[in-house]
Amino acid sequence: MKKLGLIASFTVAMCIILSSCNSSMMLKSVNDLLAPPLYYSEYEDLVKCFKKDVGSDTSFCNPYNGDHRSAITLEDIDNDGNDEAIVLYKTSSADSVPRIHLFHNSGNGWETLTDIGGYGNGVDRLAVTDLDSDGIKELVVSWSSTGSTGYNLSVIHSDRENPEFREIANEFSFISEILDVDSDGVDEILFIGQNSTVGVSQRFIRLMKLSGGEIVLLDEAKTDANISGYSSIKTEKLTENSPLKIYLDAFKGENQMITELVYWNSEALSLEVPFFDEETMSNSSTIRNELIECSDINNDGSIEIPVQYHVDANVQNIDSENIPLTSWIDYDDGETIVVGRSFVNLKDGYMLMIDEGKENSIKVRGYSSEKIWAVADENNDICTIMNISKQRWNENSFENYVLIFENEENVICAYITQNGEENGLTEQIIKQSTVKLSQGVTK
Ligand SMILES: [Ca+2]
Ligand SMILES: [Ca+2]
Ligand SMILES: [Ca+2]
Repeated sequence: MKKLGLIASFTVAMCIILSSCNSSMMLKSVNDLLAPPLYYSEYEDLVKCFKKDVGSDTSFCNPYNGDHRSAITLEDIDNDGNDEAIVLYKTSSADSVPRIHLFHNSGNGWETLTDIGGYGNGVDRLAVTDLDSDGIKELVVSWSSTGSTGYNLSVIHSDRENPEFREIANEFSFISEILDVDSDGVDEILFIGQNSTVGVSQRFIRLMKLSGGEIVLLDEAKTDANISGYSSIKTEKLTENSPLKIYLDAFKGENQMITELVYWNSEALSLEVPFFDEETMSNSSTIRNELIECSDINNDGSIEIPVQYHVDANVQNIDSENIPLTSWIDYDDGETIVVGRSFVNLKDGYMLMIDEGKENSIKVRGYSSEKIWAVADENNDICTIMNISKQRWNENSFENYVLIFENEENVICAYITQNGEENGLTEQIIKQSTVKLSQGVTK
């Protein structure tokens, strides 16, 4: 009866976080190297027109993230069948801010439309999308500044009545995404901003919509302010009638993460942030002490949030530690449901799934210097799981060990103790319960 739990359907592994959440910084120095020669060959006429307009003392700005990573984007903004050109650049002076230069082409070569100034000293993202479904696309630009964890978010708009492209909104944001949050068929801009009153910093999730040529705030909701960075935005829409659920994974310091869930309540016409607690002004119910992202771990189309609990594994020496139990929760209509439990080994790239009902008896001691986990049921060791080099695996006799999976350089294997065998733990159970983390540990 005492078998180690297995949930065979849990084969989809999780996405593990990079320990650095700002990889864009590394790209900055590369940015300028990519500039003129590359574009001359591909867009010779356009670059000539551009240089004629702004001079040669300029460099192109490649967005660090998003769908458009080139400083030159061709896109039919006004839906007339001809692409416009969006050029991101800055002048070479040290205090130069990045700018947008726009060209139109009706078949007779490039004609200058406008030149619009930006903010900061780089471009994080450019999106070109129609935010009011009038057939003319808007430009949404996140401008970055070295040393800042946030961005200036600009919306640049033009319409048939007033065709001049102009900035109609500029907001400070920590993270933003263009999504159809209210399910009306038209995209909005969801972003996290802040208000700083005397001594108190508050963060808000805000939903902006373009309406009648103006950006309006549909709603805002408080979110945890004690966040050092955001790692990802994931979305889920289970049925046509269910709300778009947005999951924001966020870092609290270097070692902790939370997930803020946001969705539009179409009856109350408001943003709902169910895991934010007004009383503590924080999201403490999804906190975990490891950098584990939310993920659809059981492949049911719904994203699960990992939350962690301390489990006392009777650790008796200083080389070992108690491994916390991770519960994977779904939120549905005011209720949280645990859909699975596991012990997650981020460093060695696997997790051990635990059956329902076994969460109070299975305990794990971790020996990180040896890359060994000792798994106990009711304080009796039933198996050890090890991460060893392939060389060691090949050179030594490990005939009593179960090979769980192998990577390029290492092998994850297990040894079932006599006590484990007596209690029904088999090779098959340990193999099926130990799931490889697909993305592994990136650092
Ligand atoms: Ca066009
Ligand atoms: Ca539009
Ligand atoms: Ca919408």
